[in-house]
Amino acid sequence: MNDNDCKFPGNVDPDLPLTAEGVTYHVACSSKCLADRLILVGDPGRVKMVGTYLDRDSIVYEASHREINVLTGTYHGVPVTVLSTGMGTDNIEIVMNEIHILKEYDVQRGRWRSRVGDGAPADPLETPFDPSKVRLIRVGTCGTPSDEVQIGCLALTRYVVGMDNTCQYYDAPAVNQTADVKEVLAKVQATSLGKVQVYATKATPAITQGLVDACMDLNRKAGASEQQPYYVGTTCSGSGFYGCQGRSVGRFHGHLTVPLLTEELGNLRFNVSEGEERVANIEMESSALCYLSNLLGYQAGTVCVVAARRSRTNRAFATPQQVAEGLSNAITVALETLIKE
Ligand code: R1P
Ligand code: URA
Repeated sequence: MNDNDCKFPGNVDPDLPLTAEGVTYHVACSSKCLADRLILVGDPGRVKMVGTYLDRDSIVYEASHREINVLTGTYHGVPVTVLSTGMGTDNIEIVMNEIHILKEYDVQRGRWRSRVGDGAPADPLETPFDPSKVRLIRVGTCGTPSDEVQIGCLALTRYVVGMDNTCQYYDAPAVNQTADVKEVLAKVQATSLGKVQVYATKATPAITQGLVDACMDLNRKAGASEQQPYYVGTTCSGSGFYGCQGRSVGRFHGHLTVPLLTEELGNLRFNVSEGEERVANIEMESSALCYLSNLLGYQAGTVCVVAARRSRTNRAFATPQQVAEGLSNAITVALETLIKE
């Protein structure tokens, strides 16, 4: 399937656009083709690459619409879907809504599925849905404002800061009321980012820990010269790559509202339950991924390869080979975390 525009309208509700077969408007997929465990990548071309890590001949579904490529197969026998979001939290908002529809809207019955804990479902034949079964791990690339983080390192997300405004349209999830998330938000708001509306939240702790464990496992099996560095910290998501991440290019120089964004984020120290936490990386999707997943009760987290080192010392951009090597390890640790019981 290459273009599902022609199949619409199937459902008469303009706020829930689905074909008669239950295919969503942007994610070209129906419920039966979408696994509970998902890898999300920004780059559409990365979907096929992740597919090569799945079990041989296990791919049962593949489709493409706009920048969203989707592929479903198995990893060590466990169903996994790989899906590209394109760049930015606005795309994540679309993909998260459509994953939610595909997971929890019952097309046959024409209503939302009941959830575990909601009480007995209206239809005794219906199995209530457990939202915590949905696991989403983003595998991406990023920059770092930190002088502790090197090119090629894997940045593992614990807390998240949204420098975008996507989630300002949604109520805050419960985790945002914790002292830890409030501490992260207050410290960021005290920088020049106070001029733009920022928000904060947290990745699912089990996913963050799973990624750490998987990195340690990978390194135990690797030789001394092949150790994969990793760093756990806060991820800041921008709504763009240049000015929104403090890059002032050409004639834009002198016209940024947060020109010292990298320095200010690099200097932050958060006092959270886990200890002193720093900003690990800057990218463009994790804020909305974690915030919306927290609202839905889904589990989410991110592993990103550091492609740009933007601290004052040793400033550098990764070579394609460094990115490819980091991505290979990031894909492995994400898949291992995804299938863990
Ligand atoms: C910018 O170059 C893109 O790369 C990063 C950013 O988040 C943004 O999407 O992630 P991906 O490599 O997953 O696209
Ligand atoms: N992706 C980003 O969003 N920022 C960087 O600096 C590098 C990759």
